[in-house]
Amino acid sequence: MKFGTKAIHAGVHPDPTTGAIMTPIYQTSTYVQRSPGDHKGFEYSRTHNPTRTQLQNALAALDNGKHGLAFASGMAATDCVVKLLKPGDEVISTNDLYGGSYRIFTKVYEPLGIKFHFVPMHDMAAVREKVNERTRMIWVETPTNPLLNVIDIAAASAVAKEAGALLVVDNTFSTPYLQTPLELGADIVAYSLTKYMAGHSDTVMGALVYNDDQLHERLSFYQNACGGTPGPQDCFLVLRGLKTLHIRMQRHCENGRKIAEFLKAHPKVGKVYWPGFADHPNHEVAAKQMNDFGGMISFVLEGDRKEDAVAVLEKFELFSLAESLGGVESLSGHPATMTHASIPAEERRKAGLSDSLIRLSVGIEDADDLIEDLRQAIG
Ligand code: P1T
Repeated sequence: MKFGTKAIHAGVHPDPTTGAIMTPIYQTSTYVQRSPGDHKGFEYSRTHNPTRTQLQNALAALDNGKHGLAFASGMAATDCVVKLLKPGDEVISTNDLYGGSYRIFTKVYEPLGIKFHFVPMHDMAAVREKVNERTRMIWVETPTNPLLNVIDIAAASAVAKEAGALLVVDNTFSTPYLQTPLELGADIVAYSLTKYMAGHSDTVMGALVYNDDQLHERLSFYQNACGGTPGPQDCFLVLRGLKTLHIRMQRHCENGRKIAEFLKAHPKVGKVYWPGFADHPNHEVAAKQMNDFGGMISFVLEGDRKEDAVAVLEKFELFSLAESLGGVESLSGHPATMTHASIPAEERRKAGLSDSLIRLSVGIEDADDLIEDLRQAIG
């Protein structure tokens, strides 16, 4: 089945009791048992909920994976993955990643004895250098947030396999429309569903998708035992969003290309970060592993001054200044003070994240209007 058909049909079935074509919102915390232990597969909604089950099936199908698990946020999904580790274990992570992922790694799990190495992962030699007998996990985010570096998933998988480590790919920026990491050798795909997957900036949720049955036993145990599960209304919203994922992503990519090209040609704009440019340092890897280049773009203005970036951000009329990304409406952001403020300034500088960087989540409006907004804001 092709992607567009899967986005609409895979994993979901008409409601068995009524035939409702849309998955009902099972707004219930518990389920009646006829006799102790004699039930219909549902006991308590932290453990199972039919709306969540259908969403989990749909997520697994879109990534060509066997199992899907949904969480109350992308961070709850990340948290569940790190719980696979124990004190003394080591993780190699990209050094350009969502600030909240950096924060949970360094502020929650490092004090518990797990060691994290942050390296520029588009250079696989930098990863190899950190591999040792304690390496248990390689954490990839690609394209990265916010510098749009592209990491070679197949190459990272080869390093992980050699090291006997799990390869986790945060696929939030790409979605399965653009790349399916399990097919490139990843063990676990992680999502903030809050973004493109839900697509309408109306819910916060996360997910994991993977194939391995033993992993499923452990991860679903943690999902239930620790309890970071989403409610059925939110699961319904993501299920609804998924049905248009392919159409939205197509437009995000089309608009992203037009805007990246407009910015690149603008005399007041300095470096533009977008993996679709032929001269992007990882363009070949992006062209190999992605179906298109996405709607996320970062840039700095000529002169690289923070005050100029702030002035542009204040002038935008359509690109609303807000955290998050991947919704139908365009957003702008200032990573140094917003999404990546929890990464120390020195670490941000080392990763190449300038205090004057502007990040755009290009929505699905008419590209001409978005370009007009950029034109008036940049001047
Ligand atoms: O916000 P939440 O649903 O918990 O997801 C966290 C997360 C995980 N991974 C990536 C790559 C992310 O970008 C995020 C969240 N990011 C933002 C809120 C942001 O504006 O970048």
